[in-house]
Amino acid sequence: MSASLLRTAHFLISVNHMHDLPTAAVPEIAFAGRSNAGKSSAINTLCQQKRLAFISKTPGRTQQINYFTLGNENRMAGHLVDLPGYGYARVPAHAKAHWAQLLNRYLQTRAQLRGLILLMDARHPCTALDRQMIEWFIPTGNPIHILLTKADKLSRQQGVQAHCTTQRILDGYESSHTHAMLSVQLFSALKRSGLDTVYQVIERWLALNANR
Ligand SMILES: Nc1nc2c(ncn2[C@@H]2O[C@H](COP(=O)(O)OP(=O)(O)OP(=O)(O)O)[C@@H](O)[C@H]2O)c(=O)[nH]1
Ligand SMILES: [Mg+2]
Repeated sequence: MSASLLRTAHFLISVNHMHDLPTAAVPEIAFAGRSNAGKSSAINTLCQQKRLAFISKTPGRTQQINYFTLGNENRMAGHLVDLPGYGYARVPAHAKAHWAQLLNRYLQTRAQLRGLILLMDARHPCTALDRQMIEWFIPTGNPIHILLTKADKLSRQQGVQAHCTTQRILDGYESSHTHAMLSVQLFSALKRSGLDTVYQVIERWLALNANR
């Protein structure tokens, strides 16, 4: 099961440039989203580790591409990738340009990448920058799974509303891009809700057998 595999996650490397990305031919799952959306928190919760990825109240914390290896020395099963958050206003223009270019190239050209987990604060889903990520990634033919994060901050009805609004936007992409594979769910790292659905998605993407 991917839950037990994710528990084996351990830090591998932080990188700043495409040419420093790991060369191992193992499947990779990336976590992208606006700064402060909850990427690092989601990785920690999914991997059942408190301090695997660094979390902060200060937005713009994850400023490098952080790699976590799944498995052990004998059998490396894949990598989880914590991408730097975008959309944080107080980042200098040259740094923003560097990261926009790096994210674009990483998402569009990384051969090992099997799927993108795109995190959005459930209170503000599908901003212009989030749509930019979706549009960069759809042409790769790989799936995108959206986590509407911090669902604990919404009432049940607001959660349903956020889910429906996002699903409608995804339906629009699927009708204009026939190969698009897009899905969405509510998620809370704080309440640990929505974990099983994410595990199923990751398991499918890593093509694991259920009994491995
Ligand atoms: N209430 C609530 N707060 C959350 C949840 N997930 C994350 N947070 C909080 O949101 C803030 C940002 O979380 P991070 O996981 O650091 O966000 P990030 O997307 O990695 O941010 P950057 O590294 O800046 O891109 C922290 O204060 C977290 O405690 C959640 O499910 N519920
Ligand atoms: Mg982070």
